[in-house]
Amino acid sequence: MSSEQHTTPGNGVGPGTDFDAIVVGAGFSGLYMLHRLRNTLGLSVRVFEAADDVGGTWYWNRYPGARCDSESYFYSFSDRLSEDLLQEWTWSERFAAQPEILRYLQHVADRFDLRRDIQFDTRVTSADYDEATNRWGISTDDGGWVTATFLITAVGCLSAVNLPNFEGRDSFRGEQYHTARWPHEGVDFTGKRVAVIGTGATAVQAIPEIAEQAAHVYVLQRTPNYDIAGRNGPLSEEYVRETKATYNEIWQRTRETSFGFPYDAPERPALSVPEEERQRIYETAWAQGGFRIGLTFNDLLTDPAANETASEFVRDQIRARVRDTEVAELLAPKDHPFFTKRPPLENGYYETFNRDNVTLVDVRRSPIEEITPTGVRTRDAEYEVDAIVFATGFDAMTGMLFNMGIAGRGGVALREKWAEGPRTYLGVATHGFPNLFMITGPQSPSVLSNMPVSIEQHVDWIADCIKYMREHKLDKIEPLPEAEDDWVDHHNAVTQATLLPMANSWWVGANIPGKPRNLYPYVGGVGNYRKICAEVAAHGYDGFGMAKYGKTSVTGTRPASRFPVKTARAVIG
Ligand code: NA7
Repeated sequence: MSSEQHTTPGNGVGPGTDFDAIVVGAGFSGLYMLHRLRNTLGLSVRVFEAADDVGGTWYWNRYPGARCDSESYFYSFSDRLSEDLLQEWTWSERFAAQPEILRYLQHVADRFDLRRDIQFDTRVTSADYDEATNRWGISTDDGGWVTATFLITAVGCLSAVNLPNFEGRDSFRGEQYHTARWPHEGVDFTGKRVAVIGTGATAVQAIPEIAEQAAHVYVLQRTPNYDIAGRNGPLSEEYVRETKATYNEIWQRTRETSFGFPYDAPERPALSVPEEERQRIYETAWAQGGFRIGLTFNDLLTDPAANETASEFVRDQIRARVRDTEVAELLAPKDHPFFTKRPPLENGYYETFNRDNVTLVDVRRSPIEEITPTGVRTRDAEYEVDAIVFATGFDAMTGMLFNMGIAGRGGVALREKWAEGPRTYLGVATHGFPNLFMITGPQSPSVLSNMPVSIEQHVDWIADCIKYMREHKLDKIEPLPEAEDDWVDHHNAVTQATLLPMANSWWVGANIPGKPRNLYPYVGGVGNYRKICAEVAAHGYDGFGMAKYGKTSVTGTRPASRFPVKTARAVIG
């Protein structure tokens, strides 16, 4: 690897240019990865980004009401990137809206001079590993082809759009939008009849805004969710001052807790306290807003009886806010336990159903049969509309990796290797695909955490690993198959100790017909996971095989049980 030779500033690299690393994606992950590899380690790096600007998730998701469900003050880069930036940047709201997060990422790109190594408007169409040269060959949709030692995916977990193939979809004569492909100029729904398909976190943010404008909104709900009160609002100067004064402590806590939030871990089981006290604890957490209610007791994700107390508490909140009792019951979930699907944060969602211009349609009871030229037809009725909003989510965690056409040793496609579900070591690499690193890949905490915390941990770990390889004159790394087997077994055991497999969520791939049912993210906890990764690194990256420059065969040792099967308690403790 020689960084001097390859650094090619500006867009438009020549065909066949060789880089130390190709990074795919310029959201939170790609930006920080580029910074670490180029600015800290001096590697030659090219980032390919399909959009015409940085931002990733926050570039694409511009639907009305789009905002983050993690609190602004710890949904950002930490002191790992820049203490100055932490002190200088001031968020305006408790949960930042999409334009503000996008502005933040644009600022990061400019401040750290990242844009000159990002090639925008360029989608990776294939990535093939060549054993003879130990290089990845990467093709792009502009006809480009480059090679690199390392291929690093920074494509996010929710970037491959899920647009269900409803019969007649193309025949619709009105407007149709997927929330994650929203027109940059916005959409004016004034005076229009709108059907929104889906009631996940996206729809819960968008529906109240659309209902303010539209003549009528039909909300087509297949599965109700346990929506949690967000309690968004402006931040006081005092809060901002205190947060900035204690930032180091806050970040440290995010790295140690189960979900990457700086909240105290619960220590008691739900049924260990009398009912009255339990209600009071739920009410306090509910009043605080955000995900705190999920962190009230330590067995909500493992004990169905404990979970039911929280589930019923949320159902009661819904019943108290929705005037029509039938509609309220329809909105109150009964088919899965609380937090086994990602609970959306809501700011006025339930009150939306008290409006005269909003109708809840149960498409579980009466499924959507087709889209007609003038609307949506379910088994029992037809809804004539001027616009359809698909808030139908994503082929999460693997969709984007497969779409990129990644093929490892011997031309084996990643899609083929993972036909029965992902197999990884630590969720960051997979056997048969040397020098491929996946930031927040499947079987890592990723979407079960406050994303920037997990992103930084992965990026730092990958950058440190590459630094180690350079120092030891190694240029090939790949998980040993037995280490991968151990990690998959551990991942599955931790999963089975929780209630998460009980729900048909995108976390288990249930939203995509034919997708293998597995828990895609790792539920062993951000803090535990970080320790495991750090120990692996401290032991010379055990579980990985590595090869010296010019050698093809890798050697390595199997880690001595760094990740035993956790007890259920350890999962969320
Ligand atoms: P989600 O959470 O996957 O929600 C998608 C919604 O669309 C959900 O209510 C689905 O119902 C519904 N859906 C999907 N396909 C269909 C069909 N064929 N018919 C009817 N309804 C359908 O995506 P979001 O964009 O809201 O959120 C994704 C994540 O982004 C979120 O969890 C946060 O982490 C941020 P279902 O529940 O599958 O019955």
